[in-house]
Amino acid sequence: MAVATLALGGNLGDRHAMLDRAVDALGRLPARIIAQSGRHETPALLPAGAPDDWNIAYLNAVVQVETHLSPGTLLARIKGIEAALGRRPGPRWSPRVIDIDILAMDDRVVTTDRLTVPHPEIANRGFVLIPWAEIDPDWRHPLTGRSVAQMLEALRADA
Ligand code: A4P
Ligand code: MG
Repeated sequence: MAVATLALGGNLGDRHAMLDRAVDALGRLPARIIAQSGRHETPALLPAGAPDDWNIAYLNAVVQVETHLSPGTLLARIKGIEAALGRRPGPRWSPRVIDIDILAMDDRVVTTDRLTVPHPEIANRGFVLIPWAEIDPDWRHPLTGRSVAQMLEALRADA
C-alpha cells in the first residue's frame, strides 16, 4: 500500500461538481480517500502568450488516497477518470474541466517517459502547496529533503 497525493484542478464548467465527481471516482479505483484539503479558487497559471480566453480562475484541491496500484497504473486510471468527466485533449495548460496530477507517492521516485514523481513543479506552485500543507505539511520531498511546509515558506519568502 502507498499513500498517493493528488492535485485536482479545473477551470471549466461547474468546478465544485467536477471536483466532487473526481473524488468519488478516485475512491472507487481501487483506492481509499484518506484526506482532502479545502478548495481554493486560484488565478490561472498560464504559458507566455496564452490567449485571453484561457484566463479563467481554477478551483484547486489536494486529495490523498491509499492504494495498492502502481504509479503507472494509477496514472492510467486517472487519465480514464479525466476522460470520463469530459476532459478533451487540448494544448498544454489550456482550460479543462478537470486535471489530476500525481504529486507524490510516499517517498518513491519515478522517472519515465510518461510519469515524473514527485511532480517536478511542486515547489513553485502555491495552488499545490497551500492545500497540501492543510492535510500533510510534514511530507518530505525524497530528493530535496524539504517538507511541504518548508517549500511553502520558501515560496512565500520568494514572492
Ligand atoms: N505526467 C508526467 N508526470 C506526471 C504526474 N506526476 N502526474 C505526464 C500526472 N501526469 C504526469 O499532462 C500531460 C502528461 O504529463 C500526462 O499525459 C502524463 O503522461 P496533462 O494533464 O495531459 O496536460 P497538462 O495538465 O496540460 O500539462 P501539465 O504539464 O501536466 O501541466 P500541469 O502541471 O498539470 O499544469 N493554474 C492554476 N491556478 N491551477 C492549476 O491547477 N494547472 C495547470 C496545468 C496550468 N495552470 C494552472 C493549473
Ligand atoms: Mg496535468
